Amino acid sequence: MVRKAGVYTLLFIINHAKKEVLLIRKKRGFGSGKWNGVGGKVEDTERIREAVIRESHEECGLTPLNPEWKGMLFFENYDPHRDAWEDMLVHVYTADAWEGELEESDEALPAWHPISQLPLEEMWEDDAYWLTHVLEGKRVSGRFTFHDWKLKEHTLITSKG
Ligand code: 6OG
Repeated sequence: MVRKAGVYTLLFIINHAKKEVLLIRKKRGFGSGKWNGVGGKVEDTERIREAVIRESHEECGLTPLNPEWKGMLFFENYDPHRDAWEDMLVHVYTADAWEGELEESDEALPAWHPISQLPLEEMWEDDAYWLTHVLEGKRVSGRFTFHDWKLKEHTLITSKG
């Protein structure tokens, strides 16, 4: 059976003064139509932190100045149509300082959202379990198992940042 795997980044830029977080609405590809942090696949030759910064700049125009590692999430999905598993190892980061101007890209529409009103209905199902912890400054470590991208089971550990 095929089992492909990749390493990814996912960054949440936080404006503490306004109690807002920057999310992007993906316009195409994986997760299109959903709100999420900025991020993508880490290139073979790249450090994780470099990928965090590059993806942010590409997807929303902002360069995070102080990306901080907040943990790792393991997403695995079984695709019944292809009888194949896909694994995604996602390094989660936050940042609360940045430079640059917010820009819409071909890939994504960025927008600030109040932390108290996350658009969870339009986000990945797993976000409801871990994202609030990360936005409160905690670290997370978790495993989420999906079938056809529907969440089947999960384990999650949180710790103080
Ligand atoms: P690109 O295909 O855009 O990278 N990602 C997930 N994020 C959340 N919140 N939940 C999930 O549950 C996710 N699975 C993947 C990692 C994909 C981006 O989407 C994130 C990357 O930032 C299933 O290059």
